[in-house]
Amino acid sequence: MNLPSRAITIAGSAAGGSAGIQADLKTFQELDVYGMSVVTAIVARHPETDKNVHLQTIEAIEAQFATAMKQVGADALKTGMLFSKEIIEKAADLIAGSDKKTVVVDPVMVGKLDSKLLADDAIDVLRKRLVPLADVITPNVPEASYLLNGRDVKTVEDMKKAAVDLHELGPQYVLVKGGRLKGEAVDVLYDGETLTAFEAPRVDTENTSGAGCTYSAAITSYMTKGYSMLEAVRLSKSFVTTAIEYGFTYTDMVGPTYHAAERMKGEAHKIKVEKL
Ligand code: PXL
Repeated sequence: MNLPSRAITIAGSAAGGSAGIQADLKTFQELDVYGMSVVTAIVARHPETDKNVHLQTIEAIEAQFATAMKQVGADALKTGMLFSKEIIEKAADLIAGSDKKTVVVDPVMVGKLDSKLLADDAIDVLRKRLVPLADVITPNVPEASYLLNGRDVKTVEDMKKAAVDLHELGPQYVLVKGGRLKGEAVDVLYDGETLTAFEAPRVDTENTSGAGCTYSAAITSYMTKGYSMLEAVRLSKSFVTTAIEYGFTYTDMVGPTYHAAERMKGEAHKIKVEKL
């Protein structure tokens, strides 16, 4: 038997199951990657309370990481919601202290429901300590703007400039995701030399909760399997587009993407890849 590749997600638990650790583990499973988790916080957003982020202790975070590494080990590390300065520092220490693995940093800041997922004083350590360790960072448009000190990112041209400037922070690749803009869903990848656009048709739905987590978990998965970054992004964009297409809701709240859609429906999207 070929052993599966292994990935640890260091992220928040999203009670609704659409995002965070839950989205990551579902995505890893769909793509036949053995998933492990280090829970940084428990996010239980309820409309009637804003006390919804329950941070875990640094000791608990360290212990989870040590257990996963000792019991199974990892080919890739992925970060999602880290929330505080202290947790970002700890995640950076754990990543820097492990052998070279694939590192995917999703700089999670604000959820679809406008839940706050990063403390105000934490952006600087995110920028300086964690981003430079990444093979790829995957900001959406508001996150790219925030990482660039609030600069406007409103068009695909702005996204291209943002990708080039964010590369200066030290990651190998920058993927700026345009899902929150209007028109076709265009993402821009920069490797320090070449800009590449990935385009999928826009799916008309509100049910996209956790799409960013799902996308970056898919990229992590494909990277553990040895795909090039370009192929990993193309395959992952197809995966997340199909998941969005079959997103659903049972309530009056924004619903999840359907992580199993590509497997269950047997449908993949053709992603237009264009060097810019
Ligand atoms: O989708 C971003 C996100 C990431 N991580 C956690 C979340 C959310 C959105 O709600 O709850 C834990």
